[in-house]
Amino acid sequence: MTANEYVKSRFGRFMDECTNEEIYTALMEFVKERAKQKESSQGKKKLYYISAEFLIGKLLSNNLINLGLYDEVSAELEKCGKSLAQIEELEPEPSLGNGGLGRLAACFLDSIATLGLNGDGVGLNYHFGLFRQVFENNLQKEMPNPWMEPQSWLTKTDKTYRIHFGGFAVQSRMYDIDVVGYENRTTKLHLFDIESADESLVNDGIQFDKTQFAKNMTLFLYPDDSDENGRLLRVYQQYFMVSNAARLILDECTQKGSNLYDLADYAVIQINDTHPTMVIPELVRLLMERGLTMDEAITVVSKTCAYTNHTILAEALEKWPMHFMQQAVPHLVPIIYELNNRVNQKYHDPSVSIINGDNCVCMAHIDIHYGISVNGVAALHTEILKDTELNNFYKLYPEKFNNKTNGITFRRWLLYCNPQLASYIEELIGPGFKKDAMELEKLAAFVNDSQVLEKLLAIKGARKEALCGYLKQTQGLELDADSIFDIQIKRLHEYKRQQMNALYVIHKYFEIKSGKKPSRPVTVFFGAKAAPAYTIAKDIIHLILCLSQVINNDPQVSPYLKVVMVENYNVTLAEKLIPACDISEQISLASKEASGTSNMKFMLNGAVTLGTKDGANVEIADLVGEENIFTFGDSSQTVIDRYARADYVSKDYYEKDEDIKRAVDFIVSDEIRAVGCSENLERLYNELLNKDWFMTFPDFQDYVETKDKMLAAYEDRQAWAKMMLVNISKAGFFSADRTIAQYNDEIWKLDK
Ligand code: 26Q
Repeated sequence: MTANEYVKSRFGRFMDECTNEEIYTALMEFVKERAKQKESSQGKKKLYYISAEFLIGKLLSNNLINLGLYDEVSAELEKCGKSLAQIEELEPEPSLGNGGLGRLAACFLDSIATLGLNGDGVGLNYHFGLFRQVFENNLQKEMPNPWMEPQSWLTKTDKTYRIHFGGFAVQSRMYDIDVVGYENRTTKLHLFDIESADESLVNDGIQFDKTQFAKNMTLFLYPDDSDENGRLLRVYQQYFMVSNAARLILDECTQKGSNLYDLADYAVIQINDTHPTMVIPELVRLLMERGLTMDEAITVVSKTCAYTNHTILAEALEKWPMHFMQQAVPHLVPIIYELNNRVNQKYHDPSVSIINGDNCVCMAHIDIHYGISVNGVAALHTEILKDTELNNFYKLYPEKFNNKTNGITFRRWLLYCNPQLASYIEELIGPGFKKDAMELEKLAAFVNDSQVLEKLLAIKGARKEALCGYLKQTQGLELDADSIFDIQIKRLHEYKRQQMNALYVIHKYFEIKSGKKPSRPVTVFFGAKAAPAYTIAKDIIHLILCLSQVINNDPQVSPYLKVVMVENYNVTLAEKLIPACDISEQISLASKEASGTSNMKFMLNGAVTLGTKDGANVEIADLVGEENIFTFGDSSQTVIDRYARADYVSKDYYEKDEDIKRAVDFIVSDEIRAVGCSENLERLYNELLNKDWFMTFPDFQDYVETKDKMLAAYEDRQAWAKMMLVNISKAGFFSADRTIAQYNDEIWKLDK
């Protein structure tokens, strides 16, 4: 049955007589039905990828592509004067993740399904997800993002459990989303919800009654860097997630014949950061309920769980006060004590204890002691974990440590978001790269082919035009597609250093004012949400919005420089921004960004990286060669040493460097104050002047020079196009299919 026939059977009318809403509903059902016809893998051993976040993005087009129906359905729609793009606008984007970690989990599910591996995702069904960002008076405001409509990708299942907490219990229910692999099988994302969720607890933006756990547990996703207030709810959420996951795992494995002692032959659990760590004590508890001794249960669980670390910021490693555990999950407390005692008896080193001197539970320590594997997410990151952050653990368990450099799904981040580029690549090297991304290397043969290079530039130009059209329509922005598109899109965090980019913008503003004009206009794009309680991050957004107002309205400057902060940056916007990018900003302070994944998406779409030697940028540089990337800034070792010496004084740089002084002073200038809020601006100014914890000043001049070199390099269009081509041709390594194959070969060992 074609999509149009399906629409007819559903509504009694063909597409041309249906509303867009009707078509959207029908197409969703059509895809769901087709997905159900695909098999899912049925091996003995199964992977459970537990994650508090799955940032899946819109699903309609992606699923159509993976089912091989995209062209057919597009054509059918076009025949009735409609387009998939129009229909897709009706699809809400579920915001079930903060950023990189959540998007990674979504890319991984796509690859697990595509490779035909037996593995499911397990997470939570947040009703409002992460907040929706709106700008008012140049400030970020947070609103709820309701995404669950009566018709959605969720399928209600009849799986329910009773989950107990200190003093009360809730009834859970599992909802499923089918994950469709490319031309292959499907797998499932299981999202658990409480039956007693009460959306009416939400009032005034994202404020809600934080005390009624039995009603609020699945309403919102916590932003990273969340405030103290309300952290207890995070513990309830985490336990709810893992208790459901553990029960599901035991149910499925016993059904397949496990006697529980052999659980590791039936299940492997990947713990995505420490958020699902309580699955370890919870499984021990459930196994004991089913007759195993504590010893036996711990042995079984220790063979089943593997942990991925996503951060080297010590302050971001989760530590929960014991009294939180006592209140939320008292039945886990004796098990956590026992896990801790065993560690303390074996090793007489308090730094590897599970319960620390402040009576907090160090979640990562549970994972490392009681898991089979600890992995970082980029080569440099894993080395830093081994050498510094987790060195004491590495000395105990060198065999557990391994690297799995992150990857992205090329189905979404090339085929779907940049069909023009994808089909041109196919014209040049055939369709093989869609299944085997390393085939992109075949593009290298065209590095001196001026026709090919011209075409790459033309595609980029078309994508820039398309972005301008979209931003005009949705955000009312007037932009110049002939300017250089310089883009930094990621969560707002001081270590990612959006503030350094903002200082560059100010620097350029002064240069233009003094008559030094760039040879071609530049448009600097930002997209970023700040955690609501992360004051300085919100101040940085405020500065960028103010800069954008001042600069874009300055007739002397705006013909050469524009600043754009897109509102509510999310997966959907990323899909439009990334194909249109010339300069990919990856400027985190070296050693601080575990990997980064937008750096990979940008290179795949022919952007050139401007980056520090941090995270996966290091591997990008190795692959493309120094002549095809612009790197700058202090090395990770220099940074690590400087922190160790604790002798960085930002004011010294401010006083010695006139460019830095001029740029920083501008934050509190009359021009900016006129459109901004002095309290926020002064706070940011003081932060930079007196702290600058992420060392923007030492890297500033190198950043300015390198970016200027890049702007000059852009003018040799053929040479630039060559860099684009090399970047695309070397992106194959960053396919999530490669990452997942490595997880499977080295950790999960599922039968294929
Ligand atoms: C923790 C406790 C309480 C509330 C929230 C959190 C929380 C939530 C989300 C802590 C961290 C996160 C998200 C982290 C994250 O996205 N990390 C990124 O992971 C990517 C995938 O590996 C990497 O590419 C990035 O470098 C890393 O920053």
